[in-house]
Amino acid sequence: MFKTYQITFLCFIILAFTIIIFSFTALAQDYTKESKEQKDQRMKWWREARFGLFIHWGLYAIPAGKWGDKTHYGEWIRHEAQIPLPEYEKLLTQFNPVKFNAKEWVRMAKDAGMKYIVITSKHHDGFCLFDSKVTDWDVMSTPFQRDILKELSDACKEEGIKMCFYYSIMDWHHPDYLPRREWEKEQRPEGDANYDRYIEYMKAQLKELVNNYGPLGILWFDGEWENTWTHDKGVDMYNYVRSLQPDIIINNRVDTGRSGMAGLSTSENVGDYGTPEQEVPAKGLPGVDWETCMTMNKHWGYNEYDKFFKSTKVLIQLLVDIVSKGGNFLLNVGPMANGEFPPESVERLREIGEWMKVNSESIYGTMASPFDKPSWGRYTQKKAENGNTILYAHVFQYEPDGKIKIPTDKKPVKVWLLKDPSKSVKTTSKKGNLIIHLPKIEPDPNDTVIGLEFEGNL
Ligand code: FHN
Repeated sequence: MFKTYQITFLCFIILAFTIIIFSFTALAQDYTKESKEQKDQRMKWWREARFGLFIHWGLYAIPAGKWGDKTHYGEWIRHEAQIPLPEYEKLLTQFNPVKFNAKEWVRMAKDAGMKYIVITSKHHDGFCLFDSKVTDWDVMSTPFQRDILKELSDACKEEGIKMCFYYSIMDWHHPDYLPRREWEKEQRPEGDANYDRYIEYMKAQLKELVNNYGPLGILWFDGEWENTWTHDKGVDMYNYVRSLQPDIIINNRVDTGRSGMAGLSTSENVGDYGTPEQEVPAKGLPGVDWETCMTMNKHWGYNEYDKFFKSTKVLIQLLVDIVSKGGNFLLNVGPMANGEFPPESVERLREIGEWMKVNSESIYGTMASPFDKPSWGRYTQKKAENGNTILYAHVFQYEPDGKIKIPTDKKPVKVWLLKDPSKSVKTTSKKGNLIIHLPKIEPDPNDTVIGLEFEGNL
């Protein structure tokens, strides 16, 4: 007959064995070999979301674009102004964003209709906005001494917004990162720099980011273009991060296949979606997941001199254009050193939110348009629960009593004006096209949306 202690010991051995097997299985698994169904399940929330907030924030917000007699810098200031590391490190003692309020930031994103937030946990300068146990080059070494990513991830959880982290492979601070910047090779010689040791540092930080602030929506890699980073390293990193959180989404910049600013990868590269930057593909890319990231003005990081902000109308029509082609829009804000969003960004987020309050059904969960873009605006479409197709006509140029032509001979079972469903919308058919007679209303200056429900597919 077994004694109690023998049974306890046996259970402990079985448990330990199970954990070891699971750990090796998770680490050894090749997540790039998942089925279409598995990937569709993982991407579901992201394809529904369509709209997210990008945040570029760090020590570079302190100089706010100015160094010496030049004022055109952003988050690349250490490299572009060739600031020696000891000089740049002095910014650490000045980082004290006393007006930072994570709940406010998340509320502004949520009220703008954004469903996820991607923030620079570590940009190219290597500075970490979180309490990392593997470096002192982080927010805990500043007068602020608060874990910004912890406060932000807590606020996101509270508001039902997906917390996502940007992480730069390129690191101008870590002694093991190679290559050094050309201009600082003398003052910062390579010494015993060891890139493999740097990869272990990255993996330790990524484990902190996934385990201490997760579950995360997206790991948004960047800085992958230098020749020390390779496709094989990208595949290994993709599997490593997925082993930490199997349902996480990882962009294509974990690998080396990004075609420049166009952002799309060739098929043999890993990464769950393409990342066009500051541009929108000319046409929809059926069956391809992609997300355009874009600044509101001309800089990712805060530049107090850059007042070239896109108008709300341009930003809304960019969102619609991107979504009409089946993409997501990741719109950037570069917060100021005091922890506040620039007033111009606050105003645009608020105005976008006013439009989204009326029209968000024409954005969330939609797919690429079935038709080429019309001269008067854009189309988005989605599947209704009853299997019907809902087409949204986004009318940028709206002439009351004007007529817009939709290239289908199908008759809609329902037509409505999103901003005022009580208004009737007349339609007629002509030579195999559906004609919408635009109702006499005060059009939305940004985009007036008309919904049309059709049986079956378009
Ligand atoms: O070099 C970065 C840049 O600073 C910024 O973070 C953008 C955002 O996508 N990504 C890189 C340039 O492609």
